[in-house]
Amino acid sequence: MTDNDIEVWGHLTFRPFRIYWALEEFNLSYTSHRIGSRTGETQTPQYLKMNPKGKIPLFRHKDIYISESAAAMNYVVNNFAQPNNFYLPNNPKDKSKIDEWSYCCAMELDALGVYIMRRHQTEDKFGLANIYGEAPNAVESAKSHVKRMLDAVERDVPDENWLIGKNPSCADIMFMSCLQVIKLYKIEIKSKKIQSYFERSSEREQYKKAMIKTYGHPTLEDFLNNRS
Ligand SMILES: N[C@@H](CCC(=O)N[C@@H](CS)C(=O)NCC(=O)O)C(=O)O
Repeated sequence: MTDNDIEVWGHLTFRPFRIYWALEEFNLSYTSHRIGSRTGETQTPQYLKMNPKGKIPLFRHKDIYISESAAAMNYVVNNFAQPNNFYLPNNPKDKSKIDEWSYCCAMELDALGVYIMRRHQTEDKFGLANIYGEAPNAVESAKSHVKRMLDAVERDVPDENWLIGKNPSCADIMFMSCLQVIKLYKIEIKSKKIQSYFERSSEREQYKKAMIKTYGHPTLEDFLNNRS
């Protein structure tokens, strides 16, 4: 396998991060194109040919192109030699629990939560209201939805280790990516259990490597402190 077999396009947001973390867990070499979502780089004819959605992230392995972050993360963990410190269950219960976390993160926290905020918040709050329109009610209701969902999942967050057992799994990649952006949007995480889960998970080396690929810093705090 060479660096050219796997490529990822995208940085500075929580969705490319999901792919970088999976690649780092599997210790794979890859080429990263650090392009932004609003820099025009996703709108060139060359890029749109690879990804007609005109979005990041985009993942390629040989002739397979994947333009959804969770699908690309799943591709990585299902198609390369499994490291012994990453959890890929083969029993129905844990498999479905990982799916439950992944879909909850992609739908409830991401699509119905932080992404609504991103689209309809003003630019001073890192939103895109200049493009999608300012909608304070939508932002408030998305924010309370995130809080409600965090309250709901809290009982399934353990006091130690990872979401499902002693090693991280795709459930952790998805949940940590969402917690990251929840923090970026300054939504208060009231749960001590979730807060402590975030802190201990942020210590993992592979997580830090993926943070550097995504944000240029090993921790969210470093990124926030250096953000202009
Ligand atoms: N469901 C997609 C969402 C991708 C997405 O919305 N990416 C954002 C940046 S993280 C983007 O490129 N937005 C540009 C746009 O909406 O035009 C995924 O998870 O990969």
